[in-house]
Amino acid sequence: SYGPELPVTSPLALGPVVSPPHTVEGFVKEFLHELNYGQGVALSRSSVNDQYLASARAVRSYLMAQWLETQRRQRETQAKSVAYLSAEYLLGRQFDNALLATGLTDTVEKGLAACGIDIDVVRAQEIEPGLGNGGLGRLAACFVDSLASMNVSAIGYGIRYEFGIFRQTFVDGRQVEQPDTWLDLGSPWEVAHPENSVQVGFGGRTETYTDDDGVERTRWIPDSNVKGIPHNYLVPGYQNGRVNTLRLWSAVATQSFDLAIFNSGDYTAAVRAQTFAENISKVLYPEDSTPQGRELRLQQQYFFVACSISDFLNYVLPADFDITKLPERIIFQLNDTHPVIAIPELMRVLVDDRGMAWDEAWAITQQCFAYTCHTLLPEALEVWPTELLGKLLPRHLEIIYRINDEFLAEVRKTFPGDELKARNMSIIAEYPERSVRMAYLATVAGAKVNGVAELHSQLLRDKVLPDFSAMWPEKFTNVTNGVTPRRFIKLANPLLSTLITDTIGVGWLNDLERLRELEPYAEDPEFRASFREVKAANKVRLRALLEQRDGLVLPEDAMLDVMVKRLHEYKRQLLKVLHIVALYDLVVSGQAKIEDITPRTFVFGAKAAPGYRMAKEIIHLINRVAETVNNDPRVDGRLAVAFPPNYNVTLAETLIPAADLSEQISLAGKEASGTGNMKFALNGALTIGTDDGANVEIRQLVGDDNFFLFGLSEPQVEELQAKGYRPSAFYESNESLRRAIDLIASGAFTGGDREAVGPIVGDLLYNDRFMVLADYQSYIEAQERVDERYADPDAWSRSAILNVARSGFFSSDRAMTDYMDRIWHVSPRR
Ligand code: CR6
Repeated sequence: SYGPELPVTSPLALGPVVSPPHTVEGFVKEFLHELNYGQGVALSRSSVNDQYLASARAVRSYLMAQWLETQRRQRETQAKSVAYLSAEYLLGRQFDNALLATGLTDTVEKGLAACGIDIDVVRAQEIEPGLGNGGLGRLAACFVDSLASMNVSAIGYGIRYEFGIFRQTFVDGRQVEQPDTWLDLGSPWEVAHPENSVQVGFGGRTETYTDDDGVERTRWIPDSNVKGIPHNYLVPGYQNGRVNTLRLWSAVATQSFDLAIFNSGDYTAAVRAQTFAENISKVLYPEDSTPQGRELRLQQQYFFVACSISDFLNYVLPADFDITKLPERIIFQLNDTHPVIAIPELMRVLVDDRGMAWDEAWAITQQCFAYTCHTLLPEALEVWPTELLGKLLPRHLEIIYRINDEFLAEVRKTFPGDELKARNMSIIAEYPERSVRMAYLATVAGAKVNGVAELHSQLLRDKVLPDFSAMWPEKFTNVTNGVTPRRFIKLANPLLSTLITDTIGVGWLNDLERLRELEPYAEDPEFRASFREVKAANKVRLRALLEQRDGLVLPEDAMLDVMVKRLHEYKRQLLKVLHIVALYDLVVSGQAKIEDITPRTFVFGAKAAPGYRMAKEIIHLINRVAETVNNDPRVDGRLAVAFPPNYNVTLAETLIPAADLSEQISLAGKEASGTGNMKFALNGALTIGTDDGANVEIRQLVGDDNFFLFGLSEPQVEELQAKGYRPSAFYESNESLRRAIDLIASGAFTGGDREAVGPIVGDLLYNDRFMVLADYQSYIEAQERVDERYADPDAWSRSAILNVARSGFFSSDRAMTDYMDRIWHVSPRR
């Protein structure tokens, strides 16, 4: 009962808030109520969107009842919670996930059918909230799913961007971005709470004063402020009754956004300034791993962490909470450096607002944060010029300086006489301009620092933060990423899920290591046949989707060779292109008979950051190669290339279960982890990949025989780099490579236009930072091994089944367990 929570005078206190009955009639009643009184439309006159919104809200009511109960219990127990701070959550569609979590799928399907509505039509109406760029944002979404499913008290904090990741279209093969207007038709999954808004300051100055006890203190006097409005998203656990909160902030102007303008009485200027405030949560920056140091981005970062800390301290914690006990009640996990400004913010709140002594506040702060690094690329490590930071957040800069001073004193004690060490480790960099190294700040303040795969964590210690790991070896740890099996197996691959349950029984979806029980069935011809039927059916489903979505017609009965991920040079989509071009060349030059080529359909999905020139050139090249290959009668449809635009979570859910081959071909030492690689393995695709990121662990688990390894290892990359890498040497000495590059350079794919491919060819031959040419031969040989295995359907299915059976480790539930044990020291509720 929720009655006792309300004042006794409230009429609602008389009866409990109850979930609508979990029956077809119960749902229909709720649905029609939402349709009639929420949407204000009769069933007979309702649009698909009305029906979608009403059914989503009806389903939400079921979740809401559980959410209220989860909240009540948390208030009662005051259990230690995890606050996940992330600038991105790439949630994907919510409807099916909510149905799965509540166990309402059949009920709702029947209820809608009773109203003459096809649930698939309703499903298709949902626009996914694309509030993230790629892996990092999707990881955050998997983590909140797992926390709820494992019954952990947790809250996710982030930004409710009005425009999420752009919608990608192709015009003449080139990427053109459209705004992602995901909120246009209404967003049924969120509940706004303007009454719990938080005010956040910007700019201005600091001053010192003496308080009533005669203590010298500092206060920040901002010159503008913004209001953050929380929007709650419900994060249901998988059929366990828990519903956690994801709280996303949107920015609106306060009545007096710019205090100076407002006070000067310039009304129109003040109103104009409002737009400025509202810009803060307007748009997600579309850079994946290569952030641009823009002022608005720093405003976004500070905005959401300041709102979140205030929310936690003032609304989530009870009013009489003893703030010195904060570490017993919360751990803030920093998802990359984007939320790291939360560290000086908590210090400011404790010291300036709550009057705590610096040392005590610092001791608390150090226990309340932990930092996850998600990259190895130096250009991805965020730094903020002190000039910009000091202008926007003057008090925070002072706090950072003091943290740094005390830290450097400790460095000098640890490494006496080593001034170079102090300079290298300083949170403040002096060159090329004075700036704050956010990863260093996070490492100094955080209780723990983790990488996202074994290899990545090792390189983080050895290459990115070596001095820090020498100083504090115990601070560093690894948690290999994971993905949620609810979305990426059960929802995405219902046929495989049924086959698994029919074979090993229920219970594996929240105990994914149980997939091991499938191992013996790899030897069972009947099981292999069923497994192949599932794959074949998933390909049929994909073909239908791509035809309807993009007008793409895929050949039947070909190996489906898939590379989907953000477009980045280090991920080496170009290596894949060279492979395709080399095969094409074999056929058109008559070196191979088309019948001797394994029929393959290559599928790409990739968005490029809008300002990333080379990435956009590569997209153009892929589209041109696709056009040429697909229309050349000589290849007879045996080779085909498909590049559906706007790859997103929704498309991934159909694409991944259909794939035979998963392309994970980054240069060793560059991909921190990868998470797509895990989703493919769990859905029975074999990986062709380098020894990079989580590929290393996938290969160790599934076995060398069931993974196609190629390419330089990370130490070999270093070695080649050190002795001087000359890509043209590889070009000159490898005929197949030379022919492929020459074919591209000749304009064969660009209607004779050589200039269109000039930048790519030039870069490959004379720069090739990511050693595409060095790994070419090894890649081609690995692809030949792929063909050989594929020619033997039983051998292939055996390997594919073993991939599924041995990938249970990559559940995000396991990742959460590792975070709980190694970093958070919290445990699931019983
Ligand atoms: N781009 C890594 O590059 C990793 C995810 C999640 C990335 C990728 O290898 O799997 O994070 N890094 O840990 C960043 O976003 C900085 C990514 O998604």
